[in-house]
Amino acid sequence: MSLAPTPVPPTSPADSDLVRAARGLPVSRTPVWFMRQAGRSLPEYRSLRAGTAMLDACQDPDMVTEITLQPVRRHGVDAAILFSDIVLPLVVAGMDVEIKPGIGPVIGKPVRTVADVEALPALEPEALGFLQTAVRQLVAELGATPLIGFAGAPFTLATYLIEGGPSKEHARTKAFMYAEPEAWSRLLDKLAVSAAIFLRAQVDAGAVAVQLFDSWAGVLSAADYAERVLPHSRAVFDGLGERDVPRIHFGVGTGELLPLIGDAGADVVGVDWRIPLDEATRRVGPHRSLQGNLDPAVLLADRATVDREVRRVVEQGRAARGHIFNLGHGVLPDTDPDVLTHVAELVHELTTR
Ligand code: 1CP
Repeated sequence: MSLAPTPVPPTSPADSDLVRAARGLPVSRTPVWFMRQAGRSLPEYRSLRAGTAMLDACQDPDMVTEITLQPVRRHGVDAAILFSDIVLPLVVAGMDVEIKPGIGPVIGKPVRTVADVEALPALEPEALGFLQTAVRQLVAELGATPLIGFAGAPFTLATYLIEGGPSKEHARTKAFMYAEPEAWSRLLDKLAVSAAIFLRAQVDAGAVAVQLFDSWAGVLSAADYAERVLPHSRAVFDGLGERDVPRIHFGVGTGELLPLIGDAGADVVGVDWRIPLDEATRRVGPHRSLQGNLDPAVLLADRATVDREVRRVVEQGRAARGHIFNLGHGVLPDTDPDVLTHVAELVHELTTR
C-alpha cells in the first residue's frame, strides 16, 4: 500500500494553487487559466451578450457575474478573471468611450494636447459600487476558486486615449511621449491613480490576485520603458498599499523588457510565446514566478500539436520559481472551447504532484 501523501485540494481562494504558485510556494498541481477565457469563444457568452453593448454588460453586476463564471464552469480552470475591460475606469469617470464590435475601444475625443490631459475627469471610488457588487457575488459563487482582479497599465491605456482607438505602431503615442514629456508624465500619473482605484475596489470586495495588463509596452525600447513608463506602472502596484495579494504584470513582445517588468513590483511576470519560459526565468531572475506562454494560435492546430506544445510549456515552466499556465496572449475568437477544456485537463494531468 502506498503511503505517499495525497495532494490536499485548496480550500480557500487565498490559499489556492494560483496564489501559491504566484508566491513560489508548493502547489498540488500547476494552476491554469486563460487570458480572455470569457468572451467570444463561448456560445453561452454570445447568447447572453446578444443585444447588450459591451460596456453596458460590464456595468451590470449580474451579467458580469454570469459571464465571469461561464469559463470556470466549462473548463475547470483554476481562476476566474473579472469580466470587464481596461477602458471601464475611463467610462465610469465620464469619458466618451465606446467598444465597437470587431474593433475595440474607440475614444470620442482623443487626448492630443496638454489641455486635454488636464481636462481628463477623475475616477471617483464611490462610482464603482456596481463592480464591488459583482465581485462580492462572484466570491460567494466561486468557493475555493480565486478571482483575479485587473486593470490596464498607464501606457496601454494612454495608447487608446492618444490614438483614439486600436493601432499597430502607436506612433502618435510615442510622438506625444517624446514631444510633451511633462504632459506625458502627468497623463500617466492620472491613469496610474485611476488604475489603482480600480484595483483597490476589486481587492477590497474580495479579489485575491491582480493582473496589470500593459499589453502594448513591447513597442518601447528598454530605455524609454524604464524612464517614461515603469515608474507609473510601479505607482499602480504601490497604490495597493498593504493589501497582501499577488501581483501579475503582463505585456506582449516584452522579451527585452522582462527584467524591468518584474522590477515594477510584480510577484509574477506574464510572458508571451516569443521567449521560452526557461529563458524568461533567466531574464526575470529567481525571485519571481512566471505566467504563460502557449501561443494562442496553437489552439487552432491539430490535437497532437496542441499536446506537444502544452508539454513543452509545462516542462520549460519547471525552471521558474512558480508557474501559472496560461496563453501568451488572449484566446482567439475562433478557438474551439473544447480545446481549452482539454488543455486545462492536460496541464493538471501532467503536473499533479
Ligand atoms: O463584444 C465583445 O465581446 C467585445 C470583446 C471584448 C471582450 C470580451 C473586449 C473589447 N473586451 C473584452 C473583455 C476583456 N478585456 C477582459 C475580460 C476578462 C477575460 O480575460 O476573460 C479583459 C481582461 C480585457 C482587457 C483588455 N481590453 C486588454 C488587455 C488584454 C489584452 O488582450 O491585451 C486590452 C488591450 C483591451 C482593449 C480591448 N477591449 C476589447 C478589444 C477587442 C480590445 C483590444 C483592441 C486592440 O486590439 O487594441
